[in-house]
Amino acid sequence: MRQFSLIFLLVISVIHTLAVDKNNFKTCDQASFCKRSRSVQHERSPFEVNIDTLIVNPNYINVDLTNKHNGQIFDLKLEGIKGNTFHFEIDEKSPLKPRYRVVDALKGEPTYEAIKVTATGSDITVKCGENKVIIYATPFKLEFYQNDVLTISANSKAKMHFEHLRRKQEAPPPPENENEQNENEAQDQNQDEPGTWEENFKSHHDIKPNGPSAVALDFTFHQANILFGIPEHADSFALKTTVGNGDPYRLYNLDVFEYELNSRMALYGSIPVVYGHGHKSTSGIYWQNAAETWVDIAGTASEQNVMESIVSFVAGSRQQDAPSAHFISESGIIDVFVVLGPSPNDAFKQYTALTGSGNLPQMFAIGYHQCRWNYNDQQDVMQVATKFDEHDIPMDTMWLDIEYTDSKKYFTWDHQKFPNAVEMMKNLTNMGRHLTFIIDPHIKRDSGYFFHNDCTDRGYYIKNKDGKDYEGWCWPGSASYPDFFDPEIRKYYADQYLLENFKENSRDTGIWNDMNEPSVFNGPEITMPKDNLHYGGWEHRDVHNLYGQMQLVGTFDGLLRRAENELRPFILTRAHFSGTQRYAAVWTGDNAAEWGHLEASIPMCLSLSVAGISFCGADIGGFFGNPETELLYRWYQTGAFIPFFRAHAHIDTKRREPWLYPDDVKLIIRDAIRKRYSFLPLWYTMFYEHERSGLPIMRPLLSQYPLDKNAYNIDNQFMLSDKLLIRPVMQKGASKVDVYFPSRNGDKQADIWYDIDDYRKIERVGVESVTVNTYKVPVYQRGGTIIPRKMRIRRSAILMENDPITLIVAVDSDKRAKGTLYIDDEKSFAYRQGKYLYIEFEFIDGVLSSQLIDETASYTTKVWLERVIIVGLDKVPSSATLRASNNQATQVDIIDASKTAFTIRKPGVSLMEPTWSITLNY
Ligand code: NBV
Repeated sequence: MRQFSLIFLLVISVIHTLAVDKNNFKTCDQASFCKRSRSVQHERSPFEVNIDTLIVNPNYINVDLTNKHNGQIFDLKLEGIKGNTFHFEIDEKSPLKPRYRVVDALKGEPTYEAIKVTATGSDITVKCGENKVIIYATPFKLEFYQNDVLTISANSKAKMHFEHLRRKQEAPPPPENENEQNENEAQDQNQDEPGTWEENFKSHHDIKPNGPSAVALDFTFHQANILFGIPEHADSFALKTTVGNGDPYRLYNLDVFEYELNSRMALYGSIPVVYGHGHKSTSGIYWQNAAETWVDIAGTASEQNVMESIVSFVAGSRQQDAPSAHFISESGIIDVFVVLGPSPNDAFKQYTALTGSGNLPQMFAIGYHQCRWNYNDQQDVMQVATKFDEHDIPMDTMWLDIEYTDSKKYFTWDHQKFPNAVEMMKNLTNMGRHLTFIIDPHIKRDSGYFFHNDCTDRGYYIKNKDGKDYEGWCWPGSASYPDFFDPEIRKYYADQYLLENFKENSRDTGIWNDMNEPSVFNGPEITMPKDNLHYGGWEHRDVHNLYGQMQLVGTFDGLLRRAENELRPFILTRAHFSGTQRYAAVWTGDNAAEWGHLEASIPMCLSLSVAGISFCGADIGGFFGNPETELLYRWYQTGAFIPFFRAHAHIDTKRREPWLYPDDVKLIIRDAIRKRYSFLPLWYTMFYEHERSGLPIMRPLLSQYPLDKNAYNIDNQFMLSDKLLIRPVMQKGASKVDVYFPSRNGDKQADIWYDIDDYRKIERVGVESVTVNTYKVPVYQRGGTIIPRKMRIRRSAILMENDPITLIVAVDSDKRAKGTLYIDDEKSFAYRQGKYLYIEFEFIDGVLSSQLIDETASYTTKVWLERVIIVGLDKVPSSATLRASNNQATQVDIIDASKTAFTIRKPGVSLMEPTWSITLNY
């Protein structure tokens, strides 16, 4: 087996300079359901609503839909959900067998809201709160109105397609009238094209026992200029028009070796949520389907043909077609949530209200992670950890890739290389550090391996089409895959993480679930055959995009129970789906040590963030290849402002720990990491607020500046919460970068910004060319905000727990500012029982005051206020007066006054004080 891995590695390194092999992956034309559904073209949709069948319930309606071309009847259910959200489902009324419905993506049952229904002979209106849906009967179309404004329509392009389950020889029903005959014939011919009842791809044969089963529907975003979402793709944030312009975006969890940039090819994860944004409003569609899905995009402004716009301008009609998204899935039902915003942040929150937000991580997890494939042995791990101390570079977590295992048998260790893993973990703990190791889902088929034997004996593996344990090929050689959809198997899997079962593990070890698309080296498209069988008799085709997530459900449960439900689990996953944020952080997989990949990390993480996954990051330095020095430090500087901050590298790359570079380079990297640590109180507060509100941490500019059209297509800048604007340096040899300062009203109205390094004030709308030296990352604090930092940097995040806070108060044009700080024990779930402090700071009229947001919560902490830096006031006060809760007043000094900032030195107040204030004295 070892030999196999070596050969595989050799192959990898030989083809290393090559790009992705597209031949391994299907185009839409090669996926017969995509080809069939994409070509659906009706002048008038054949679907009609039978209004007579309407049944009205307090929160939902049911009504029949008929496909006039073949007489098939479908059930449409539409319901109102709290928070400007609607849900509808379309399923066959009496299918030959049930069709798959997604499990686990939603965080629970949504909160339904009362509806009011009126019906005429031609339509049904369903009102819910201030919104309504009009269901048009002939032809079938849905219109969603937010506060009387038409926001989204479904099937207005007549692309709805629903392949009812049928037996192969079933004759088509006679057409109802002559007009339909032609279309009807065309459709049936179409359905029986090669690939309809069985399909080949390369050497793989898919038996398709259920025949064609695709579902498709188009959505038009009437108020939008751009569409964004549907991660994961290595492409721009704003989606490009695909109609008449290549393949649709593909959502199919795949292990794509050496993935390409500017591509709509599928990657490791699939989140079928798309948003439409325009200056009037933002709305979205969550297409809940776990089967292979393609999304065709039309009419987006980013792709607007220049000539076309000039022609329409001259013709006096600037009217562009509203952007639309056409979702096409191979199986399942039509299951759609419509979120009506109206602001971008409203829409993001509405999506996470359905699928959940990320749990607050332990503090260590938002520090810096040191990874490579592989740290060779116990000594190597400890040496690297020690070197970080020697070079005074903070680091929280050492990572172990697959080579730590005994022959890629997960839940075992290679005792030659790691004779005492438990002691190694203890040593790391003593240094204030953590360990994370990898556990992949493929299980080595080895009769000496307990896990394999258990799975075989108990029937825990996914089955092939003949009902036998499916065998694929992966790192360990011949491997099988546990069926995580079965609760009993998930429980067994979770149990393996318990300390009694896996002794060389600790209560607090992080777990890295990789290869969980699942990756199968010899499978079709490097994954599992679609006709494989899962728990409940479902085909792999139905559940593919959810497989990785079901592994995470097991891992998460295991880690919870490993520490008696006390500690917050830390898990990193590669595959992901809607809802993954509730279990794990996500990274963007095997990128390359190229400038383009550094740039791509921003739109990729932004797309994941708006799709619920805030805890996102990319391999710093690039996974494949050796980064040039400048790229490496620019990558660290960028990564320091992205939620998940981990360096990682392929086994064939040169070692790249920071001290292996010349001193000047090491110092730049050190500075970037230390800067990250100085912002940890802000990061931690942002993660808490993300859990609480569901809003993304990393945000596109349009979240804060929805009226500024120039901000819609910016991919090289982003915001952290509503506080920081980041413009990383991502070009080789850059001595200047253009920073775009957005507008609040779509015109000249500017926010005030302060450079975080020297507090230089910027108050303008538009591009400014900013000079950057090797240390410089252009980052700006928005005027009107207060940010907490810790300026005493230590070896790891957890060692900074009791350190004092510095507040940076950056005022707006009214000389006001606001901010928050969240404090708890940084690791346990006690905060869910009210053991925390959530503090709000406000600066008005020269007084900074502090009060608790949640007065019933409490937490004992040693954290105190070391200094306050006030930025943007015209006059420097002579002193300041601190008033504590008991109203006792103390004078504090003002120091370090410059043109734009001054410091209130050592107020010394404990952050446990429920209220206090500092008044500036002039
Ligand atoms: O486990 C080895 C690697 C891992 O380092 C990487 O981060 C994953 O994305 N893994 C993929 C398997 C093979 C990569 C060629």
